[in-house]
Amino acid sequence: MAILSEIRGPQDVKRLTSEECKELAVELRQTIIDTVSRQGGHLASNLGDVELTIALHRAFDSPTDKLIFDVGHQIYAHKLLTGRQERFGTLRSYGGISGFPCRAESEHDLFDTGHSSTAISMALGLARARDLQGENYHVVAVVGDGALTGGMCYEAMNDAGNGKNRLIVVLNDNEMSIDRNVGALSNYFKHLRASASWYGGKKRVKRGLERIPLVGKTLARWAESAKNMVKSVVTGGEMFEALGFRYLGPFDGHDIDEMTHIFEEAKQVDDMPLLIHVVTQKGHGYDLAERQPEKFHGVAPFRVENGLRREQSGKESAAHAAGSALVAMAAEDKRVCAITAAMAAGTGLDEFATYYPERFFDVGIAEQHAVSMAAGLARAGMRPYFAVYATFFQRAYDQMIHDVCLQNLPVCVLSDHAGLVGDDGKTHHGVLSVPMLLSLPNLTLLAPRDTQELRAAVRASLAVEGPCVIQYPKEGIEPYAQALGGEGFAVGRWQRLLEGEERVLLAYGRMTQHALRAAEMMREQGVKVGVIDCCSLRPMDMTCLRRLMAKRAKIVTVEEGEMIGGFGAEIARQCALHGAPPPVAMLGTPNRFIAHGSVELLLRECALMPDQIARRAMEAFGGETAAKGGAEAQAKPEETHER
Ligand SMILES: Cc1ncc(C[n+]2csc(CCOP(=O)(O)OP(=O)(O)O)c2C)c(N)n1
Repeated sequence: MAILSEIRGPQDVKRLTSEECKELAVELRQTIIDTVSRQGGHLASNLGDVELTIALHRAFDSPTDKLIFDVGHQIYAHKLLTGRQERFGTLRSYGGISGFPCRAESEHDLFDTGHSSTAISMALGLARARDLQGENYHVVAVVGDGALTGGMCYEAMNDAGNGKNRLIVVLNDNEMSIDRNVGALSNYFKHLRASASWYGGKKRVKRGLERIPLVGKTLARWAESAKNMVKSVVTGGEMFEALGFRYLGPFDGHDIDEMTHIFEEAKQVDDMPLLIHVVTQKGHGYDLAERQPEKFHGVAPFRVENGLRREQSGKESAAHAAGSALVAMAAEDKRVCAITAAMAAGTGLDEFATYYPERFFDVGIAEQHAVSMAAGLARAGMRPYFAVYATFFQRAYDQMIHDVCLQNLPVCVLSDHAGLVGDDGKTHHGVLSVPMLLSLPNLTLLAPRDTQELRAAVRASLAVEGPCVIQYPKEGIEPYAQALGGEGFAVGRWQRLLEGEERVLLAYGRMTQHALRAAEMMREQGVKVGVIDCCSLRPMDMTCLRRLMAKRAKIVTVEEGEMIGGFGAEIARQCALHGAPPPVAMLGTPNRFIAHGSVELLLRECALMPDQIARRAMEAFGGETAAKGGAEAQAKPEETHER
């Protein structure tokens, strides 16, 4: 890494010759492939924007100039060029550097991000602040064609174009979101690429450039003389122009010199926002990723020679369990539809898409639209299932409240990646899910404990005549001990997995398994502790809860999520309403943004591993060691399930 190892910051990139920049690109790619093959991460996107990132750092002066990468999953080259080479090998590991932009890591990262389609808005805010403060730096938002399917981009462009703000948006068009990009706009970009023709004539370019006020002539002169003229054409882009942007492109996003020139010239434009369209290839430079970019978007550690995972998990993923249950339901019920926001494979809907393409909708990165569109489907009698990661579902909160819950429509959200997700870190954990949803009128909220129960929950949701959310973690969870049984999944029913009602652990989802292990540990110390799987978070099983309250049970709640407004808080509220003592302890994730690392290490950090639960529960129960269950009153069956 002769060149890369000499780069301490962007100032060193500026000193390189064209040839050295090309060599730098090779070294960056090699470093990215080596590291991601060991650590996992976003590979194909990061291979695609290596030259673009070099050109940005050549032309602009970060951190004085502000570079914002939308989503932020594609900033590995940026990290390597901004002083983070030495730590790059720790990518995404516990205590190591993040896979996303991170302010704590570098002054070159403006925001901690991981969610799509926000960069233009943030950039516009920065640009406005700059103008108000009389400063003079450049603001550049780099946005993928996938991210540009998110509606916020258009809200931002509509605003920026009208205000004539000085702002540069670089559209990094690789024709891919995670899968092939979808929607009318992706066809429009195709049209721009084709109609502009990479080999368009000089005159068209010159005309386009000349239309830019003040500096247009300079640009045009540069373009006329530019060596790469055949590739740098300016045409079309009417849609962006209608939004008040000057459109430039498309340009070859792997040609460092060409992009550097364009960016240098773009810096001269100070009275309107620019959209610079560059075309890149996702996975560029790694044959396997070029051929199957969707498979190499986000990867677990893999072998470079064949692309295969270093470790096969062998476990069925939760997404697959939910997706296959849905396929079976669709076979029997023609009302069942599936919706994804650009994540068909990630959410286990790929099988559905194959079998029922007419009832499958990939709406692009548009979670808000997905939920409201589902409301429309449901209003007309269909049964839509929107599979989405819990963290991205946050974006559609109001749509869920206003368009679904208020109308009491049978829209079901399969909320994947709930709880801690591990390596992707703070932008991706789904720990706010329960507090966000528990209070929504009309909503049924289910959190099954393993993949078997998940299938049962998905099946049961078809009988729910109103909004429903089923949440489950990223990893598939195998049944812990089938012998423990439980009464079987039913909406509104909790399942007693371990007898014992004097002291009891109430848990849901993955934490049910941890509670069982913790209870066994406590039993080994002679303390009988019951475990109840509270898989139906709303409606709660009030029969069960009232029985516990009547017995003055010592309750410890265990949840893999935020506790403020969470499950434990709701149990405490119910106890207060019924004049019963509150839980003796509530265990959950702390009220802060939790960084990245393996799920196990993160759960340990949150003191939610079985041994930690056992210790904390034991303390809360009063540390008794001799109790063996005591006299437990007979259950008084009550039928009501309160919401
Ligand atoms: C709100 C939201 N929904 C979904 C995702 C998951 N996601 C991460 S990257 C990505 C595709 C982005 O495509 P594009 O912007 O074209 O970038 P590329 O990876 O192709 O370079 C998606 C859907 C996300 N980060 N944020």
